[in-house]
Amino acid sequence: MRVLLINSNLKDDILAAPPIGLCYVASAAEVAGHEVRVLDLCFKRGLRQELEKAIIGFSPQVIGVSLRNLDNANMLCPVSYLPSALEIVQVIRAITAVPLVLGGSGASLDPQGVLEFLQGDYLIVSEGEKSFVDLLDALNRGESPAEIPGVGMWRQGKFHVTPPQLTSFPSGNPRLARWVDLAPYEKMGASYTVQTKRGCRMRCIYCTYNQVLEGNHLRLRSPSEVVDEIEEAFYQFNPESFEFVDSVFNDPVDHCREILEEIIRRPWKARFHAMGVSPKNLDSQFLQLMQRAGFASLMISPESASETMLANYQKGFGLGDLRRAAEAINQFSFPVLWYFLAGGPGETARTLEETLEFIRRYLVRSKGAPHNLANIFLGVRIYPGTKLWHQALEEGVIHDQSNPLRPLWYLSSQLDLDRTIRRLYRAACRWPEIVLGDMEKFLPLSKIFGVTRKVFPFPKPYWQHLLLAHQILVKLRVRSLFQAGGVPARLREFLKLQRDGSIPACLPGGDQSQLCQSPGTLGAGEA
Ligand code: B12
Repeated sequence: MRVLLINSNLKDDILAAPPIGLCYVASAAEVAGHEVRVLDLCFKRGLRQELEKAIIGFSPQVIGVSLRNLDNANMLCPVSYLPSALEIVQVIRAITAVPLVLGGSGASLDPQGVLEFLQGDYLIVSEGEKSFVDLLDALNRGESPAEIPGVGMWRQGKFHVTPPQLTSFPSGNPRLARWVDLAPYEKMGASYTVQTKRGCRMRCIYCTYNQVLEGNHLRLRSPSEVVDEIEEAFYQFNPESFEFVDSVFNDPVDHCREILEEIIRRPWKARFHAMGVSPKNLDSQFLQLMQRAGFASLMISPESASETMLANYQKGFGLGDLRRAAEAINQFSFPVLWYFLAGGPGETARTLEETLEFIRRYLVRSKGAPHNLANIFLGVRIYPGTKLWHQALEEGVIHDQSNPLRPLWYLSSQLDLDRTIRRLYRAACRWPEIVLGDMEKFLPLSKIFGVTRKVFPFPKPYWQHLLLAHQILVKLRVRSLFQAGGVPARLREFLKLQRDGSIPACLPGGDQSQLCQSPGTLGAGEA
């Protein structure tokens, strides 16, 4: 069949992410004998024309659209990506009536809601390599795909989904650069992305990785297969760097160590980045191995540095592990982006102080080249299927009818919102290492890195330069000016509506309140 796969993620700033998931699906469909094309809408202007060109020129028999994010998971500055995805789908629908299949992590988080909202025909829950190819075969044979694992669809007017089967890592190389032009991504600081495993055996109460996205059964790729994929891309496309996008990079640690050792054994030298690095097992020996393999930065998500909160989030490590990891990291010069959540179940002013004290003690550097950034998100996004969802239901924070397409938040009732926001801003005004969610508004400015890079190539990852920008703001004593007035009142109002079960729709056709903005897509006059 002729299959057109479309990436609807338009995030083209320093967080731009090549659509590796869509490429995995494209490669699997091609290997299965289908004629496949990929249209990557990120960085494109005139989306309507791009869609027309791709659809009319190719006459696809099936169109797949990936939805990576529902929203930006940032309570202080929320942005929904659903309106832009809907605009894209509406343009497609106006051009052709072929079956439309939705997929991606965003689609998997609330299959029924997304299928209904985006008016798709089918939706693939979780990984797409096998389910999508089986769906194509069923459509080709004129059979119903309803019993295929991972397929969601309408049956007699009702949503029907067969649970996905996540038993092994689907073999195959996503061949990222075969399907998408990596140049604009690299310009914005992104890397050639690689996955070494699927599945996450952590049990964090708020997280979706061990649930519908990847399941909690680990499916490891052999280290030589992973490094062969990197080697092939290294010689064929010579990307500036590679980034591992596993849920948890260094779990299981032995598998990760074998990959690092395999990289070291190869004759070439590449630069690497990793996100999802766990503080568990992160000692100086391991970091040394990462350094020898060519690592240039890492992201780590402890979420809290309070023993109470680590236990409440069920992070699977304690404060001792975290302190040891921070001490080890500080012996190296990697730029490190730390992620913290403020406001989960049981958070109090005291537990928040414990996290801030950890940041002050381990991440704020008074002398030498600073290299840590602490990104603190206020509020925890509540996703269906997680323990937090059930806890929030029990506590009356959300309701059976709460719509997960509309960002829902958990904020500990033991925190005073005004004081907490004041405290976070005070900390950010003092320590430039602290980044708050309000920086989302300034992300478009990060495109400057792409523009200036020919004349002045800033070292990657670009996020490390936020530190210098913050240092300037803090020195000039203007950081506090970024504090949006009325935020606590707005959040309080929203949380009350969420509790009462009367949140206004924040989707097209509904009330586009400030609480949830959405970036435009087609531009004025184009839609
Ligand atoms: C790595 C990662 C990042 C990295 C990306 C690095 C990079 N250069 O790629 C960084 C840290 C930069 C990042 C940033 C953000 N992220 Co992030 N990220 C992830 C993570 C851990 C893995 C994504 C990934 O690459 N997976 C590997 C690929 C192979 O899997 P996949 O994309 O799911 O694809 C499979 C299926 O979904 C399906 N599929 C995919 N597309 C399609 C299409 C069709 C047609 C079909 C049929 C199937 C299909 O098949 C694929 C292969 O099996 C996920 C969580 C997770 N475990 O999935 C969060 C996740 C995607 N991120 C999330 C968020 C919120 C963000 C940010 C908005 C955060 C922020 N506030 O800034 C930004 C957005 C960035 C962007 N450009 O969109 C959320 C999205 C949920 C939501 N609320 O909408 C997730 C799910 C985490 C979560 N909270 O649960 N992220």
